[in-house]
Amino acid sequence: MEKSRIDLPIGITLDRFIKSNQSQYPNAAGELSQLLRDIALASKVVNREINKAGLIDIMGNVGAQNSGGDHQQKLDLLANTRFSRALSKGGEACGIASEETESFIDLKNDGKYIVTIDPLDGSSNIDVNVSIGTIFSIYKKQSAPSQPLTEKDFLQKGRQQVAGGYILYGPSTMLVFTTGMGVNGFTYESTLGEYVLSHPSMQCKEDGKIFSINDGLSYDLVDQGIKDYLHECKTQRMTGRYIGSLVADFHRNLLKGGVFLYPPTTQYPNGKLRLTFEANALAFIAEQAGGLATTHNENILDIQPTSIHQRVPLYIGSRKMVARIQEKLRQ
Ligand code: AHM
Ligand code: MG
Repeated sequence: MEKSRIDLPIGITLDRFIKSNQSQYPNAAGELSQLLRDIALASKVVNREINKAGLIDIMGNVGAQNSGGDHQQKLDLLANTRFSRALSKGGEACGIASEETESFIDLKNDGKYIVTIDPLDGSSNIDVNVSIGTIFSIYKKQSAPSQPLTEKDFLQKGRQQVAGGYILYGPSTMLVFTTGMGVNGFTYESTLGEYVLSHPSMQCKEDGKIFSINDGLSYDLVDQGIKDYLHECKTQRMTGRYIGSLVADFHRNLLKGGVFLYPPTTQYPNGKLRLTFEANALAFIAEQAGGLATTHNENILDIQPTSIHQRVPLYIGSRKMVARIQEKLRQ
């Protein structure tokens, strides 16, 4: 007999999940948990702004001041402000680097962690009601607690991440993250205002049938190996799927099995995506879910960054598909 709704449990909320897993981080003293909660809270505010974005025109707010005296901001800048504020108020993070700003911010407190964030990724989709995302990484500060932050604190290998995650603002909003103990996905229940565990222990299929690349780049691809791989995908009648929002493309492939490619092109000889703000967090998640993320010849997580805004070629998703790309590139 079908259960009535009242009999169905709500499930595990993000807060409860974080609390019950806190013992996994013996040296974290709750700060990491609080940091994740701060990010989750900011994402709820950003989610609200995204949801009402389409209404702003009819409500006559564009170009005007809102009741609080703030000028209407573009969503990506607004997301940047929301996340930066949430992280700076908490005290657990002592520094933030954002894709939206040139340099990092030293919050000048004694927090243990630094955060790198792409507050709203998928810029071409922001104004057209298509899925977009937030990507974040958490690292431990490397310089001594009493010392000011330096750029070096932000130039850590992806493998040094304490946590990595993303928020997908799609038909439903999801928070997916890892602290190195597997990957868990939470779906936002807007009437409760809570993220609820909906995808425990996420696993990426070893192989898949979806390849995701901007096909418009075909004539600008630099590597014959990539051209050959794409040809192979097509001769094998695989499915091409490309949203143009990294988080959304990655998330679909994580659930269904597939690979996402952003190779070097004539316009972007090092690829378009940023190591610190985009590739590392997703690579950490991919690997924790059994997938893989590489450049042409290196695991993304093993790259020593040389600058905060460094770009890298990115091949990420099902392990066998990424390995096949590597093979083609070596031929
Ligand atoms: P952005 O940081 O300006 O938003 O650019 C990153 C986005 C990714 O979300 C997406 O994978 C890629 O750019 C799409 O690029 P393209 O339009 O060249 O296909
Ligand atoms: Mg971006």
